[in-house]
Amino acid sequence: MTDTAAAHDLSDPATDPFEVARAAAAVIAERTGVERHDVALVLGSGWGQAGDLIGETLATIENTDVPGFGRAAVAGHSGSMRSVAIGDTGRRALVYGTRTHFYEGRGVRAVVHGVRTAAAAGCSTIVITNGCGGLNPDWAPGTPVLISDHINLTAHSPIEGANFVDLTDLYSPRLRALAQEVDPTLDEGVYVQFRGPHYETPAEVRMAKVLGGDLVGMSTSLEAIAARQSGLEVLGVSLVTNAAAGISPDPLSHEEVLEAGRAAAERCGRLLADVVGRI
Ligand code: 8IG
Repeated sequence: MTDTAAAHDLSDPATDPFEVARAAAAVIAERTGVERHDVALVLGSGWGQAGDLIGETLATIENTDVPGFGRAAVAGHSGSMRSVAIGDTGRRALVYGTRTHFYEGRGVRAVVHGVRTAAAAGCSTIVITNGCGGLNPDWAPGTPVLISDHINLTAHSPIEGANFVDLTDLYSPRLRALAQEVDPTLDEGVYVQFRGPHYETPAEVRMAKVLGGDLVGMSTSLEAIAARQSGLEVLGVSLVTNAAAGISPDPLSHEEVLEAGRAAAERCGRLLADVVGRI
């Protein structure tokens, strides 16, 4: 390992994760030719094509070329990030084609590195998307749902030390209202992050419902907490790709998840493009 690679090792407790984020942002600025980006998007399961309607892709960077980023661990995810023109506004979106999940075991710092890099790159807003299971039987596979709040069942936090970050209104009421202007049929729900990578048992899904949850997944809440710590305004959108375990009699499959994403790509793409264009 070179000295800089060693200095950028997020798994070393002596490493400052914000320093790695600044190094990553410097590489992004160099490779895209722009000093700053404005809005970041994290594309989760089913959202892969959703960035395409935002505007023209002006640069694509392999994650492995950027300090602190790893390769995509999930089939159907792209291991690269893109700099996309937001229509003709002159503003730029930083679009992540994949994320690091908590269940990969690379630690919470790796999970939230993209969020911290977005903040270091100048973004003031982040749109965090995911594919998830739905508890409301009215949400057919392929239904996008706004995240109104979360329950973090990972028993972890991205924040280190005695830093008591307020999470009231974590999922921006302003941005949710904007998304509902774009699509008045959008429902909202509370997202419950489980560790994964196994899906829930039906009993765990019933527990999530008793706790006040509407959506179950394996991402987003740790990233949203880190986003708040870094001062980013957060919009969270889930794509219900499957009924959560026990809600429907059918077993869950990753193939079903990918298929629901393909089927919903058009609607989700329009939604993201319209919302990002108005932020
Ligand atoms: I896509 O039903 C997707 N991700 N935990 N449960 C959990 N994560 C998911 C699910 C689901 N569907």
